[in-house]
This record gives sequence, structure tokens and C-alpha cells, in this order.
Amino acid sequence: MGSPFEGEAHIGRTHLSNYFNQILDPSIKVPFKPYTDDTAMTKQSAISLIENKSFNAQDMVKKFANEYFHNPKRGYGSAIGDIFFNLRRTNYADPYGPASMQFKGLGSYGNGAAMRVAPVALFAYHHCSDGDNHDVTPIVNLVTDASKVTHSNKLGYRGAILQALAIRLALLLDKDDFDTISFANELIQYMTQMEVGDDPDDPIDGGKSFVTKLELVKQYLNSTEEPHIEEIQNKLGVHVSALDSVPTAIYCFLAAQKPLESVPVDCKFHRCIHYAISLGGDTDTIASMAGAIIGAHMGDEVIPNQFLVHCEHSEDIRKIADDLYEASKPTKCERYSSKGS
Ligand code: F2R
Ligand code: MG
Repeated sequence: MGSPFEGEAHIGRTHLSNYFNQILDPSIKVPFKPYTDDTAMTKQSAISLIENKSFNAQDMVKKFANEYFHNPKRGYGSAIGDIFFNLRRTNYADPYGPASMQFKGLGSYGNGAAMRVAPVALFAYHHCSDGDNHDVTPIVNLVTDASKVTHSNKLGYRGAILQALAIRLALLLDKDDFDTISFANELIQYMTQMEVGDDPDDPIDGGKSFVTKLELVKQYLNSTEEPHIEEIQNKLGVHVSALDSVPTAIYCFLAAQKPLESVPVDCKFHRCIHYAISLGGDTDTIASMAGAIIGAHMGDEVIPNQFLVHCEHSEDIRKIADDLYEASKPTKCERYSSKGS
């Protein structure tokens, strides 16, 4: 739903409201919204987990690549295609190799691992918890492995971990007694541990911190006035890097828990998606990540049916979600359990 606006810096309020009014009007048969790389890769992550009943790096990258070669015109990041060509050329021998060589060995810090992480987070939550939902080690290990096949830069895979932890918390916490500040604080705690030992003077990524962004999220949530869109764009970010988009998606989810002056709609799910798109920039991806968090929190019954009517393959995706739930029923999960080997 966000893709028609991707890359726009300023989206008129009336223009966006008309867009949503059209989607919500059952008499208007606008063409469906084709899904972008976010959904393409999320779908393939889920299918790989379903078929293998566990994470299999080689299978997952093959599925990403096959989906990409089937239709490369889904707005993929400009560097990720090279990974798929290299993987295919080398017969997928080393699923982590091509990603680790990108950007002169620095790896991608794009939001591509975070935007597709929802099935991995849901699978780990259900499958690997060993009955202990307070232990985040299994989810962190699984997400790291599933991210590094394309995003080996620490900002890229940490962004995916943050998005996955947000999904996990959204699932865990009671929706009728939900405190947005506690949610942000918990994520700050996890990311603070992760950033221990980072060198603030590192010439490449020194000072680039998810904790700093999450502190800003908290500041906006505590403010009595809704922050200006320009403030969010400039300080939190609305770009294709994980650092400049994952905290923003989390903020969209949290801000939408209360009425928003800029998006006067009652339905929280609609408010969240609409607000995420209104920020401009990487609209498809930020709305997609915010949607994954609010979906985990509130369940699919809150998604307006008219949204689904216009989203390409929404019925297939519902079926994939049900299959993922079945496939993730706990068995034994030694690799990713903190109590495993
Ligand atoms: N790419 C886009 N949108 C651009 C416009 C698309 C247009 N609408 C169209 O139809 O063509 N969107 C998609 O990209 C984001 C996900 O990106 P992903 O998967 O992380 O890709 P990639 O290529 O790895 O990273 C994205 C860009 O970030 C910069 N970058 C990353 N790491 C870098 C590094 N270490 N050094 C320098 N630059 C780095 C590069 O410019 C990458 O191309 C989503 O928004 C998705 O929708
Ligand atoms: Mg995007």
C-alpha cells in the first residue's frame, strides 16, 4: 500500500486521505496494489521455514533468488540483485559469501533484512522459546543467521533484530493494558546490551546507534504535541538504511496507539499504516514493518477487509501465515535454543 509513494519527500494530507478513501470505498474497483520486495522476501522467508520446519540458509537464499529472477521489477534495493546473481553463478554453495563481499566487504546496512523478518520472528517465538518467553537468545541467533545471507553489516542485521524483538514484544504484551513507554524501554535495554563494546570513534559506523534513535522515539511519545513530519524525517529518518527506518516503524506503531491529529481515523491499524506512509521516503518498507508489529499485537481481525481486497496475493499470504503457525509448533530446537548446544 505504501509503494505508490516510495521516495516522495512530501505527501499532501488530502492526497493521502483520498487514496485511503478510495481503498475503503467498496464501490471503487481500483486495481490491486502489486506487492514490492518487502512482501516478496517476507513470503519466501515464510515458505522456506514452512517447508524445512527450521531455518535453512541455502534454501532460503534460493527461494529469495528464484522469486527475484521470476520478477525483478518489484522495487528491490539496488545492490541486492548482485547477491542473487552471484549465488546462482556459484550454485548457492556458500549462502553467506556474496553478501559478505558487498560494499567492499562492509556488507549492506539497508533495511532489507528487517523488512522481511516477521516470519522469522514469529517462527522463533513459537518454535524456539522452550517455554521461556523471556529469553531472547533464540530469536536473536535465528534472526542474525537469517539476515546475514543478504545483510552482513552490523547495522543491517541489528536492524532486523530490533524489528524482530519489537514483533516479539508486541505478541507478548497485553493489548488492553499496553504502555508505549515500557515497550520502548524494553527495546532500549536489549539494544544497549547489543551495542556494548561499539567504538564511538569507529571511522565507518562510530556513533551510529539504535539506542540513540529509540531514545528519540521515547522523547516523541512523551511530548504533548505531535512532532512535525519534518522532525521525524530529519531526526528518526525515513530512508532505506535500517538505522533510518526500523526505529521509525516502531515509532509509527507506538504513536498510533493514541489518536493522531495528522491522521484523524479511529481504526488503530489504519492509523498506523496511514501515518507511516504520510512520513514519506521509504513508505512501502516503513509501513510494512509497522504493519508487522501492529499485526502481531492486535491480530489479523483488525485489518480492514478493504485493505486486503486491494493487496495482491493477500489470500495466499493468509494461507502462508496459517501454515507458518502450524510449522512453528514447538518440537526440539537445539541450535537456536539458549539451552541447546
Ligand atoms: N530500493 C528501494 N527503493 C528505491 C526506489 C525503488 C523504485 N520505487 C523502483 O520502483 O525502482 N526500495 C527497496 O530497498 C530497500 C531495501 O533495500 P535492501 O534490500 O537493504 O537493499 P540494498 O541494496 O542492500 O541496500 C539498499 C541501499 O542502501 C545503500 N547501502 C546499503 N549498504 C551500504 C553500504 N555498506 N555502503 C554504502 N551504501 C549502502 C545502497 O544505496 C543500497 O542500494 C527497501 O526500501 C525496499 O523497498
Ligand atoms: Mg522500500
